[in-house]
Amino acid sequence: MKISRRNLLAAAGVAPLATRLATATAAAPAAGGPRTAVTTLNGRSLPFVVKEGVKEFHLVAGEIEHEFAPGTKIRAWGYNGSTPGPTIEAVEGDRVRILVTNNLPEHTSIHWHGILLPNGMDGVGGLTQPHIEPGETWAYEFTLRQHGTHMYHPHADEVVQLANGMMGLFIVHPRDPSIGAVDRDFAFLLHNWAVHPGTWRPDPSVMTEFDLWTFNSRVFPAIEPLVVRRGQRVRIRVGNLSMHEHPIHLHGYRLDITGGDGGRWPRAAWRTEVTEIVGVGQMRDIEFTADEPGDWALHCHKPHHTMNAMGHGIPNSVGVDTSEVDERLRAMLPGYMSTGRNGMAEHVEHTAMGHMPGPENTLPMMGGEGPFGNLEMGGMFTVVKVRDRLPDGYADPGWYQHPPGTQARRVETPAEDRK
Ligand SMILES: [Cu+2]
Repeated sequence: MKISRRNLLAAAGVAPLATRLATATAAAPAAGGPRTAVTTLNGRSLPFVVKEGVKEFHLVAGEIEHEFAPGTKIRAWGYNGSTPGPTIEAVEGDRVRILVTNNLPEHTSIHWHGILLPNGMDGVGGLTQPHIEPGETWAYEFTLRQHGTHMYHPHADEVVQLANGMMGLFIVHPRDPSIGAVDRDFAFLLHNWAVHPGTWRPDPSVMTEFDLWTFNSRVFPAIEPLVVRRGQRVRIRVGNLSMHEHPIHLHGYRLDITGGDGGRWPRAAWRTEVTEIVGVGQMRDIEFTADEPGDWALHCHKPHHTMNAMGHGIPNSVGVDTSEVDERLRAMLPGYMSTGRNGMAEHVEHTAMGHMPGPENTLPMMGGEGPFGNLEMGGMFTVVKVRDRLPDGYADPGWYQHPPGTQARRVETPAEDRK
């Protein structure tokens, strides 16, 4: 059979666009064919119904209880009960209708970030439409003219609504499923939160000094691992709706950067990196072939972004024994701490919990028990788990068992180096 786009579509069970629009039924799969569905870390994709050829989605904005990791819950704002809201997945060429109901205490609007559409569907409150008042439902309808990794978020009282967690992913698959085909397709959004230790509401007045740094509104160790079978082609889609840029770093592989805000890049425009900076308001598609098994760290490379409940402006006591002073100050100032005499790792050793005792509803700064001790990581950190065999599908396979002779080992310190 001649390999043409039409034949590929037919082989994939995908009818030509016109036919699909005319005959689409509610049974149509989320991605419109044998495409790999997106795995939203700690999340899900939004179901839809097809009405006369239009895929109809429904987002409901409202206040929710959100847990960053066991130990810290807040009152957040999100969509359909979560932050981020569910991922919208559709196919290039689809006609979509997205109903947005506002159950927030104030007005909102919703902007489809990166999507090509008529101006009146752009969702900028006051510019392209009146705001969506509490209790109202508005409909957005447009035809998807592109493919790529995109986002949605309010364009109304953004300082408060983004600080409270209102955001989501909007992923448009290519009409031709052979374009950018992968075996595993992960997605997450980067965000920052000012939840001061011991409080339950994000502080929208904070501009730079945040306490929590998240992948899909979770912190390590509560971020799901990315589970992959050895040899699979993997894509990680990252969008950034935080106030900082984040250098996202994966250990163990050279990464192909294959797409950005404008969609998939031609092959000649790909870059080879091990760290990719994802700027504010940007999206990046990162791909690699998982040919080396193991537990590979995936994290933001800014050290403060892999900590939780990070105190700012704390006294630098590295090299100074302040333990007695710290104890006396803590009696007057609950939660007071300094950096520690030998570095901050000593705070991990101080308590079985792996942190200095903080106020209620405050996570350990550096948590996450690994197979060889505390990882001393929090925030924007998780693990890509690559295995030869995955007997339970893509369930967490546990920690990697290193084959003999493939792991660093303790050796005798040479006599001349002993102190
Ligand atoms: Cu970062």
